[in-house]
Amino acid sequence: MTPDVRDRLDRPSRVTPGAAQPTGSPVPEAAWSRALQLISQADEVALACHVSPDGDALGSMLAVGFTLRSMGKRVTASFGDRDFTVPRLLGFLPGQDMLVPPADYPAAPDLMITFDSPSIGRLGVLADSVRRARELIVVDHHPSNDGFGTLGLIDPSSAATAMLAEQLIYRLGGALDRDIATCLYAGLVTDTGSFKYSSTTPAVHQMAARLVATGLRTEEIARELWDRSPFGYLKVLGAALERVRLDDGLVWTYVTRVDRAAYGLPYCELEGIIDIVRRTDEARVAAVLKEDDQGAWQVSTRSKGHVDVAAICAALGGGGHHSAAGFTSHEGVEETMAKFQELLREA
Ligand SMILES: [Mn+2]
Repeated sequence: MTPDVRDRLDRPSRVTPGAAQPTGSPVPEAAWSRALQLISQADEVALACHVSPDGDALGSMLAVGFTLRSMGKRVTASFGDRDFTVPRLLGFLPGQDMLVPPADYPAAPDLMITFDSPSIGRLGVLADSVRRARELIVVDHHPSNDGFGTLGLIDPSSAATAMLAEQLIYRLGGALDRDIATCLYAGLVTDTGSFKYSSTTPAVHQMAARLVATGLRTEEIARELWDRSPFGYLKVLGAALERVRLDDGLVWTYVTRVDRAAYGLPYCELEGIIDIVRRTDEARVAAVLKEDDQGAWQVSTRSKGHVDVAAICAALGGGGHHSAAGFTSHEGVEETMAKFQELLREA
């Protein structure tokens, strides 16, 4: 981020706590009370979010981290990527001094809280810490959440984990300052596609209003998240579009490690390709296969209609939401897509 952007994002402002409370959620009151009790008893809290974090995962975690820190807790935050790097497009999020690489993460935390992760598998190399945590609070909105942890704050009707994170912050007695609001807003706009997806309820806009009221420069955040990329992105996008295919309502393409290596483009820069591919009128489902640095294919999928891509991806070892889901494949492109297409025909 350029210094002037940092500067403008840094305008201090606070929203009075309780001035606008989030609306109710299906999380039982008893679960919220238990969470507050566990947190109040802890001196140290270990936070984690899913691997290859997006704005919702990292933003929700850092927002709650700020609040816990203001309560005097020692906070450690991480995500379980073997190659621990904050994705470039999330580099503007405040609070990154809370982050530690997995090697420095508590091996057996007394209290651990995970964000936006539907399963232990999505926590990557932090899985052992998760299993050894004495108390594990799971904050998540994935319908595919498998119920791991000792306490769930889970609401599949929430558009983003950030909405649950905001509730947790209010219930802890925290206020929204600009840093916290920046983190939560990144989560909200990431998971609603900038308020475009059907998950964009009145509650989403009401939360956005509370966040914007802290003085957020929403246009700067949008630019950081979506409107900039290195030149190599255009070349790699060009290669991906060159080989795009349309098969019976499915539009798909792939990006190899070799494509990226030619321009030194990191894997995390590929996030936006699916949003270009999925606009195809003739397709109801879109997929982009992205080869990661270890040679595995990370497959992003989107659905525009009744097809539940979460169910298809779950059958292939992944998960997600009805209209946006993913899975990992260790087979080749053709084999991977043959399996996906077979499940799609059955769907
Ligand atoms: Mn999410």
